[in-house]
Amino acid sequence: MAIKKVSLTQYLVEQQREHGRIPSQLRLLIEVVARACKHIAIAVNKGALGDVMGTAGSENVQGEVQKKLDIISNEVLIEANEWGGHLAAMASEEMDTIHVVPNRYPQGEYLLLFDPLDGSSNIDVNVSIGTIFSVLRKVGHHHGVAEEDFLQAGKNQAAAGYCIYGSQTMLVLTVGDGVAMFTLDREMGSWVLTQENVQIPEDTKEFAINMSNQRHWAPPVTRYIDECLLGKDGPRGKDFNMRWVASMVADVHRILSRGGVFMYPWDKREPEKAGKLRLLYEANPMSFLVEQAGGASTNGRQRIMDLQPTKLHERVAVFLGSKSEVERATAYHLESQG
Ligand code: P6P
Repeated sequence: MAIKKVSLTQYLVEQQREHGRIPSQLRLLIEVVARACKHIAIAVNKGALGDVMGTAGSENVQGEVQKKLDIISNEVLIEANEWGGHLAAMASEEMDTIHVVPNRYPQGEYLLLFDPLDGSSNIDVNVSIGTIFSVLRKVGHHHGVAEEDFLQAGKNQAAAGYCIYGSQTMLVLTVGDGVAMFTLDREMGSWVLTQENVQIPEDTKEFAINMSNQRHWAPPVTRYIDECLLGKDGPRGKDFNMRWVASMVADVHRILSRGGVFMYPWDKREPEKAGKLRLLYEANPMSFLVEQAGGASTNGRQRIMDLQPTKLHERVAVFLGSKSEVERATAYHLESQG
């Protein structure tokens, strides 16, 4: 008998019916973002056959050179989400300030934040990249919306997820009731539920970090990695493997799929910055997913989802994945504080 394929819409409707966690505005938001990701997947998969490769000749708010696909992906998400009446405003890695839904459309109660195409340094070399998104509720019943409305701790997220443009195109989603994975059925053009209740193993033998920064790390990070490298002859008593895709979406997807620990710590290269990754639209959504899958996520000292943001594009150090390893790395930081 053929396996009954559960679509994204059916999954969301059933989640609402059983758990009441997906009001119609949030369901519309998720479906619209999922449809936008299909659109982005088509552009990404065109590669050199479309006019989408290379740089756009501009810089984003981070001072990073923008790839054409960064801008295309950003525009696809903006256009897809403006008309629905589910959003008050959007924030993106690619935009200096928030984008308020134009007056010609009704405004909704949600705020959408995204990194439209994360890992864009990998676009031109055909390595997996992805779209990361986070959903907040507009708190406070004041009229209009401002940047301050976005500055909420990650524990306030209503939903979070990513789309990975890899060997398969997959949408990974949480609304606070566990993590579900959907695979794009290209013949039907629809998202099909392929895994529910994703669980990250508490222990792992695999770490992900950019080793080329080793000489710039703080002592707790050096201690943690040195112990892993000593393998079974060292204090850990087991050998470790290393992976680093340099696409957060790909590294996190591997960790959700088989465990592991991902680290992008503070380092001495730019000591005024807390880390490289952005809190609101990279670390928070990934932390929500990882925690919902039984993992942990800290900045080396605190739970990332407890951090109170002060700036839209602020950065944070990230240690996420298999709970026992994140707890160990965090303990090393707290011990070094004295
Ligand atoms: P590095 C991609 O540019 C990104 O923001 C994350 O997706 C990724 O984990 C990290 O930066 C890679 O950084 O310094 O290793 O190139």
